[in-house]
Parts: sequence; C-alpha cells; structure tokens
Amino acid sequence: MKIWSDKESLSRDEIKAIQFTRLKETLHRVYDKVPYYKQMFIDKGVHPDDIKSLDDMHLLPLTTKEDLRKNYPFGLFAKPKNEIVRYHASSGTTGKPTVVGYTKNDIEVWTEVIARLATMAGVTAEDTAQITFGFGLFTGAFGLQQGLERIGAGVIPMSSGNTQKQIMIMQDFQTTTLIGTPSYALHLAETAYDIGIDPKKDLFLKYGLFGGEGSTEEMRNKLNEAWGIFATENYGMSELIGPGVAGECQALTGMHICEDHFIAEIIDPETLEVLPEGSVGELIITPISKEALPLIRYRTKDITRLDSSPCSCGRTTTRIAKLSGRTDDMLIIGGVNVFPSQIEGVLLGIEGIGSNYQIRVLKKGYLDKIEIDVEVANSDLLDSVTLLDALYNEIAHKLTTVLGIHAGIHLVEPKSLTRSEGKAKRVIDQRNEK
Ligand code: DLL
Repeated sequence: MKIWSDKESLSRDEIKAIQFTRLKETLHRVYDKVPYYKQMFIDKGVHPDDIKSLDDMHLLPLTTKEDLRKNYPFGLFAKPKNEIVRYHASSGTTGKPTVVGYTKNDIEVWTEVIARLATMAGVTAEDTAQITFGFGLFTGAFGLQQGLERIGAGVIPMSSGNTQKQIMIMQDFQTTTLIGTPSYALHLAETAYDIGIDPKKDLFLKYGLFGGEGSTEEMRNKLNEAWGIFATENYGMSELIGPGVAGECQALTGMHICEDHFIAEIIDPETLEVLPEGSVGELIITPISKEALPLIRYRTKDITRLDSSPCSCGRTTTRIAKLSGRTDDMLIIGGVNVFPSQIEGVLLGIEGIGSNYQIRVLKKGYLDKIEIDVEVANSDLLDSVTLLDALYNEIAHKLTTVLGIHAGIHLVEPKSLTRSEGKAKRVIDQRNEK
C-alpha cells in the first residue's frame, strides 16, 4: 500500500525534531503577533524561550473554544486580512460560530494532509469520490475535495441532501468512494434499498471515508455490510484545520496523526495533568504549521487515547484510538457515567434493530433518566408481541449488564426517526422542558 509522504514513516526522533522546530516557530508567532496569546503566556508566567524540549509543553497555557469566542471573529488571527485566502466556521449550537482562516500555505498543508488520509484509506487516482458533506462554511467538504484532487481522484461535489439524486449520480458516475458522516451514509444506503437499488450489486463503491461525528465498530460493520465497502474514519476539527488531523489506514489500528503538523497530548480533563501514553483522557492538539490561526494546546473535549506502537502499514506516526465521546456529551444516569457511543455499541450489536435510535434525557424528580427510541429493522416485528417482547428484553438486559444503566425503551417503526443530512443529533436533552 502506498504511503503518500515520506513524513509519515520517519523515525520517532526525526518526527520529534520536526515537531520541536515547528512548535518553537509557532510559539514565537503567537507571542509576537497575537496580543491575547502574549497576555495568556504572561499570565501563565511562561515565555516561548522557556520551552527547551517537547517535554516542556505542559508549561504552556491551554486554549479553549471560549478563547475563540471572546475573540470573535478574527482576534486570534496571526496574519493580516490580505494574507487570508479562505474562511470557514463551525456551526455553534448557540450564539456566534467559531471562525477559522487560512493563508495560501495553510490551504497547501490542508491539501497535503487530506492527500495522506485518502491514500491511507486506499483511494487512488483511479477512484471517483462523491462528497456528501455540505459545501459551505463547514470545513468537511472543501477539505476533502482539495486532498482528493491532489492525489488525482475524481471529485463529485454533491454536497449534502438530495438523497435520491445522490444515488442516481453514484450509479451513473460509477462512484467508488463515499465521503460523509457515518449517519448520513447509512441513511443513503437505506434510501438506495428503498428505491430498488442494491448498493452491493448495482453500484461501484469500494471505499467509505467517514468522519465529522462519532461512530462505533458496530456502525462500521453496518456501513460495510450495507454498501459492500471498506470503511475507514478520519478525524479533524474546524479550529485545528478541518478534516485532516488524523485518519485510519487499512490496518485499522487507530487514526494516524499527521504529526509533522500536529502535536497530540492527552490530559486529565479535571486536573489538566498530562497523562502517559495509553491513558484515556481529553485530546489536546497543537497545530504547528498553521499561519493564520495558530492555536496552542487546544482542548478538543474529545476523549480518546494515543498509541505510537508500530503499525503494519509502515507508518510510524502516533495513532488516536476511536473516540469514546466528548467530555460534554457524557451522561450521568443513576450515578453511572455513560457515553452515547456506548449505548450505540450495545444497540447496533443486537439483531433485529435498525441503525437509527434517539436518546432523550429527562429529569424525573432529582434524577436524570434516559428514554431511547429504537427503530426495529423490519416492521413485521411490531406485529408480533412475542418477538417484540424478546427484543425489548434483550435490549434492556444488555443495557443493564454491559453499561449498568436502566433506560426506557420504545421500539418504533423502521424509518420513523428523523434522519440527518450531516452530523446526527443522537441525544436530545429534555431536562429543562416543562
Ligand atoms: O467535523 C471536521 C471534519 C469534517 C472531520 C469531516 C472529519 C471529516 P467540526 O465541525 O469543528 O469539524 O467538529 C469537530 O467533530 O471535536 C469531534 O467531536 C467530532 N469528530 C470529527 N471527526 C470525528 C471522528 C469537523 N472521526 C468535532 N470520530 C470533533 C468522532 C469526530 N468524532
């Protein structure tokens, strides 16, 4: 399997040397060009010159989304407007979005890292890639497009929505690579079957490159099964670059980080202490080649662990394990901490259940409670009390034994829950509703 860049298979010492040089440049850039950062460094009692090795990174301040919000829209930019060639923004659920900017060189780096991820996933110049992320302020679509074109793949910029038309184009253009969120990819597959197209027989898909939202191994299995593809996932975030921070190779041993452009750490989200490799905690990323919007030790709120053991693909870069959730989406149900991803893992592993579910969090007295609407795979099941009972009991039993939680379960008709065309909203918080 081809490796796109020789930067992906350097020795650990070589990678660290590049990281240190670029980190120092980045520290000076923010200190000299971004007054807000200079003040953060002063408040923390640290100067760029105090950082003598990567091991000193813990001395540096952490950056949060709140810092970006306070500086809306361009306050953290380290380059003047005439050097910014692109803007994107992440859709904040409340208030103003988080704005990010790119210089020409930032776009070049972005293109390069996506070229690496696409190559890792198996895509080549022979492939035709259909992008179902929305083209717009969201970073997903543009990011993938640039990198896929760089490796010579043919890009179909479908954008999101128009689900039936997506299938028609997929068939007529002989799309081999599907790009989007895992939840939308499943919705697309469902629509294909509905209109009488069997993706495995009637389409030409080989690869699925998914990202932008969490998904479990069970979800990967469903995607592979529905489409007859080899699904990989990739990770990124608007503030850090967009997609392109890390991606899975075909060995599926975690997502290889483009470490000559990003330094990853794991911290304990409570104490903020850096944790040793292998520990589960919050992912902190420092982009080290960004010109327009350099960020120092950015708190992603994503929960995972790092692994730099060798990978059979030949890349030597550290890998991010599949995310277990975000620090802000953890639910506490009857005193038990649970992530929506764990609930998904249980549900999608049960036969007879469709791929869609909705978790509602409610308040019962002083306690939080969850109710889960779960689609059955086949509506005939809803006519048989015995089968329904058996399915209900299996879900309840697994949620209790595997996760230790009790949940209200409602088995509902196939395709009755709302589908998303981008990132699925799996949890609805009804705690403050009267
Ligand atoms: O979602 C960037 C992206 C687009 C990545 C397309 C991959 C593909 P944001 O909208 O800023 O950027 O959302 C970033 O999405 O902090 C994670 O919580 C989540 N996320 C992204 N990729 C994954 C993944 C883009 N592979 C937020 N697994 C991140 C789990 C993911 N969560």
